[in-house]
Amino acid sequence: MDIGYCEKCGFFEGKCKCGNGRILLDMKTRIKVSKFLSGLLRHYPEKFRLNLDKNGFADLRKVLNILKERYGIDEISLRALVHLDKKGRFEIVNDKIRAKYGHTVPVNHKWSESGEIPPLLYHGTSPKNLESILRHGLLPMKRREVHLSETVEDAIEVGKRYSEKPVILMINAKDMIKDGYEIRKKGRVYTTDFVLPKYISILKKL
Ligand code: HQG
Repeated sequence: MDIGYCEKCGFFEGKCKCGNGRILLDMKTRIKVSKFLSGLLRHYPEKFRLNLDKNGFADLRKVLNILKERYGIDEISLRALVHLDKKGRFEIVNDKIRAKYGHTVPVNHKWSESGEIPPLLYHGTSPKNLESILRHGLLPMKRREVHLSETVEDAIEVGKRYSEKPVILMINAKDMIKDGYEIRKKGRVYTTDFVLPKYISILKKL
C-alpha cells in the first residue's frame, strides 16, 4: 500500500481518513526503499561507507543522504516507512537508525523489546531444509540469529520466499525459556541463537 502523512491523521497507509493527507511513497517505491534499507543496515553498510555502532545504529543524516541521492527520499518519508513497517524492521532513536533483526554483519543482537514471549512460535522454510533441520536444529546460517514468527500466517509468508509449498515448523518457546534459552522480541519477529531439534515439530507441509 501507498503511505502518506496528514497533519490531522498522522502517518497513514492507503488513503488518508480525512482526505487532506498527502502520499509520500507509492507502494512500489516503498518496497524498493525498504529492501535497500534492509540491505544497507543488515548486510553492506561499508559499500556506502556507512558506519554501524556496536548495536547496529547508523547516523540518520548519513542514511538520509544515501536515500536522497538514490531515491529522492526526504526525512518524513523515511519516518513514515519506519513507523508503518508491519514487521517492525527498523527503529529510529534520536538521530540514529538501525535494522532490528536480520543482520549478517556483526552487531550486538542480544537485546529484546519488553513483552511476553508467546509459548509457541513458528518458522517457515523450504521442504529441502527439513531433514537437516530435524537433525541439527535451526541454525542462524548466514545471519547472526535464527528468526521465528509469531503467527502461522507470518511463517507461511517467510516460507513462501523459498518455496510455493513451504514447511511450517512449530517451536516450543515455552520449554526453551524454561530450559534457559533466550528468545528475543524484535518488532513482530522473535529471535534466538539456535533451536535444538527437541523443541521443533512439523505443524504442516503446505
Ligand atoms: C534454514 C526475512 C538447513 C532456515 C524473513 C531458512 C524473516 C536450515 C534458511 C527473516 C537449518 C536461512 C529471516 C539447518 C536453518 N539446515 N537449513 N540446520 N537451520 N535453516 O533468510 O528465517 O522480510 O537467514 O529454515 O521474513 O528465512 O527481510 O532466515 O530457510 O523474518 O524483514 O536456512 O528475514 O525478513 O534463511 O528469514 P534466512 P529466514 P525481512
